[in-house]
Amino acid sequence: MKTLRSFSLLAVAGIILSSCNNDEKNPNPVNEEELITRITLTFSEVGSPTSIEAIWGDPDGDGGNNPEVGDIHLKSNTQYSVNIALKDESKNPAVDITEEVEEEKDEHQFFFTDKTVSTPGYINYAQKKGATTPLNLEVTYQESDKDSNGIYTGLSTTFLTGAASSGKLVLTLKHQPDLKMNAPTPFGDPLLGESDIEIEFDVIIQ
Ligand SMILES: [Ca+2]
Repeated sequence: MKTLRSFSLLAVAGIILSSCNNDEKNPNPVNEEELITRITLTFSEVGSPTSIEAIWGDPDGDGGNNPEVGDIHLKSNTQYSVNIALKDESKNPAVDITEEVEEEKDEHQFFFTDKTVSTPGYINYAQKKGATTPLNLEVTYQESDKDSNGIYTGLSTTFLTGAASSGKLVLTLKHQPDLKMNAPTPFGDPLLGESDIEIEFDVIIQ
């Protein structure tokens, strides 16, 4: 079981991850508490060796210093393959939280949303067909990135930018135990469950 500990206006999240499916291979005790201290979004330009990163970091975890959030600078009319990596760098060695989300993908989904428009408050960019948002951006989940029920996980997505624009992009990791499987396939439902992560990025497309 994993629970959200807390998150502030723009950010996150100590989380508790269990290793319940993997006890024999994993010497860590069940319900060991882990923290997310670094989230890296890597944008790899399709058809080019160029990639950029946007990093959210909170080395001291919940409380204390505020997290630092990098802006996302993208080129107009460009396609990117986007991957999300989560780490707990408060441990030595650092813990790869991405792997743990993958192991629990039936309960987790990342959403890229815009809070500045819409009712009840979220447009999932991967579903935004026809919606009016400030960002000329289309996000598509990658087909290979589904859980056992055929619902996307969102660790890998494709971003397609349009004309120059700017706006806010909110990255949310929802924890939906016993809920995700009932969400509409394949896109899931960003309003179900609790947020393990909620980060607002400034996006500049130029
Ligand atoms: Ca902090």
